[in-house]
Amino acid sequence: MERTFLMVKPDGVQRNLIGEIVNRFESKGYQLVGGKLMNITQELAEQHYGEHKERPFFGELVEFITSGPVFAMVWEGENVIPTARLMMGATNPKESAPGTIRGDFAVTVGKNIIHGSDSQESAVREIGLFFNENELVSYDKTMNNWIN
Ligand code: 3AN
Repeated sequence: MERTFLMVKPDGVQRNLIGEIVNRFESKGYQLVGGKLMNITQELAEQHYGEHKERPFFGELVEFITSGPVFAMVWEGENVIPTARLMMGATNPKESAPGTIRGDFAVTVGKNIIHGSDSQESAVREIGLFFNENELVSYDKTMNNWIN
């Protein structure tokens, strides 16, 4: 089953959007297989954003992502990588459609609430950077029924 790495950035945590964001992916039909509130070290930030090392905003990006706790998650489900990107909306909130996370909650490009892997390759890389295998839980929700 496909997995992706999603992260509520420091602006999303500060604005109390963790629950809202988790709710969107749960309601959509995806399954949470890992999640933790954590501070990102300088080293992890530089690894995570390695592909942007030469971009003029790299320093700003690392400074922002290490400025406060993030909520890191792994989600599982059919086509979760591209669908999560659609649900997040365009990188620049100026272009993200209403109804998307960035379209609904973000205003500026640097502080755009959420990160999501953009390919299978980056999902594998990012999940490996943020989680140990024993922090990821595969489970079947139909196994138990506690409602009756
Ligand atoms: P996405 O997060 O949508 O995959 P990327 O990978 O192009 O977008 O960029 C990574 C992060 O870098 C974005 N989430 C955004 O916060 C930041 N970023 C992208 N472009 C700019 C920019 N022009 N100025 C400042 N920050 C930027």
